[in-house]
Formats: sequence, structure tokens, C-alpha cells
Amino acid sequence: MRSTLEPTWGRLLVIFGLSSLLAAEDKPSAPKKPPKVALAHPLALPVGKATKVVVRGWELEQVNEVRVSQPDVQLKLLVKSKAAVPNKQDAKQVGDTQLELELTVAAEPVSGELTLVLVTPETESTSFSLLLGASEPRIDEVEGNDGFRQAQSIQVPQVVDGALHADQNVDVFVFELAAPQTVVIETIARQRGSALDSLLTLYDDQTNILEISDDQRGTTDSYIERQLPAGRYFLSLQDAHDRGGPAHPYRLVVRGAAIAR
Ligand SMILES: [Ca+2]
Ligand SMILES: [Ca+2]
Repeated sequence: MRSTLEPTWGRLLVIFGLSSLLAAEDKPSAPKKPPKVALAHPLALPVGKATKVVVRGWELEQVNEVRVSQPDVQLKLLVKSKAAVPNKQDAKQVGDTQLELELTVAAEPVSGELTLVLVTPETESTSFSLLLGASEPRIDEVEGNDGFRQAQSIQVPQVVDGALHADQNVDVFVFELAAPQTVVIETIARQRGSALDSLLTLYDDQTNILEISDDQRGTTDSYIERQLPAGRYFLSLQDAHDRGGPAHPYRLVVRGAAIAR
């Protein structure tokens, strides 16, 4: 009897195996991971000017639509690609794919945030935001500002949107105060996804260090508040680990207030 039963069990197992395979084919495939954003570079959009924005993150290749939070924005999806992870940096922090967008915000003058959602045929990212305009006069950083002699002149108040574009890059700025002021200087970087761990140093006219700020208020961003006599001052911004690259954008904000007498 054994000799006739064994082949029968064998056939049943084969048929069961086939039917479970067929059933597996009928099941929907596992849901795709939603796209996830690490950071956008630059962190902020000027108003009234077409701006290329590179969004870095994960699972961005499938994105075929971008939704924005306000109607008066022109948007073009330019390129989706793998993104090289900069030397010695962590793909878990800076992402491994990227999207290039061109965004034009028509309304003016505004400040605040523009919220975006990246959409794929199957799913979508959580929302993320770009800073929009500025409440102080805004300028872009001009490269070449990597030493005291090449310092970029700024006003007080001023907002500067820039980046540490390479390892060991230092950005240097210079400003003048015509009267004594309380000056507040801060960086906005890690709090908006930038890989930059900012280190901010304030110097007097002779490049003597007056104050250094590394981390503040639960972030790796920097903050200096100081009463200063009239005069000329330098400000340097660098990464605390000497890193730089496509994941290191920042916004630098300098504000002043007259000192009450
Ligand atoms: Ca720079
Ligand atoms: Ca820091």
C-alpha cells in the first residue's frame, strides 16, 4: 500500500504548491514606500523669481506630481535622479535620490512658508516646507567669501541665503554699525533639514574673536545676541565638523535694535 500512497501525496503536494503560487500572483504586491524628504536646497524661495530647488531624500524616483499649498506658484518638475552621497556623509541623513524643481512664486511681498507634497502613482510624501521671502531685506550669499579679505558686505538687518558648498568651506561676512546696537545673529539650517552643523563666530574690526556659538535651543544651529559699539565687525559661518556639499544650505539672519539709554 505504501508504494501507491506515496506518489499520490507527492502529486497533492505539487498541486498545492502550484495553487499557492498562483494565489500569491493574484495578491496585490506590497505597497511602495512613500517618498520621504531629507532637505530642500535652498531652504528658502525668493518671491517673484524662478528658482531651482533640489529636493534630496529617499524613494523620490517615482514622484510624478508635486502639490503646493497656494495657487499663485508656477512649478516645473525638471529631473529625478540618484543622488551621490557626499564624501564621509550618511545616506540616512542626506538621502540617496533627488528631484530638481523650478518654482516661481508670483505674489509679493510675502514672508512665511510654502508647503509641498510629493506624489507618486501609488502614494505620497508627508508635507514639507520651504521658507518664503523674508521679513528682513534678503540677499543670496556670493561665493568667494571664504576669508576676511573676501568678506561679503551685509547690512543690518539682513537675511542671507547660502550654503557651505564643500568640505572646509568658511563663509565670511562684514557689517558696519553706525551707532551702538544690540545685534542678534542666528543660523537656520539643521532645524530645516540641512546637514550643516553651524558654527558662528563674531569678530571685531581687528579679527579678534568676540563670541562663538555652536549649538543652541535644542538644535545644532547657532545664536549670538550681543551689545556692540559702533564699528565694523566680521562674522564667519562654518560647519563644526568641516563638512560641506549639496546637503549644507543655510539661512543667516542678522537683526539689530537700538540700545535704550
Ligand atoms: Ca558658501
Ligand atoms: Ca552647531
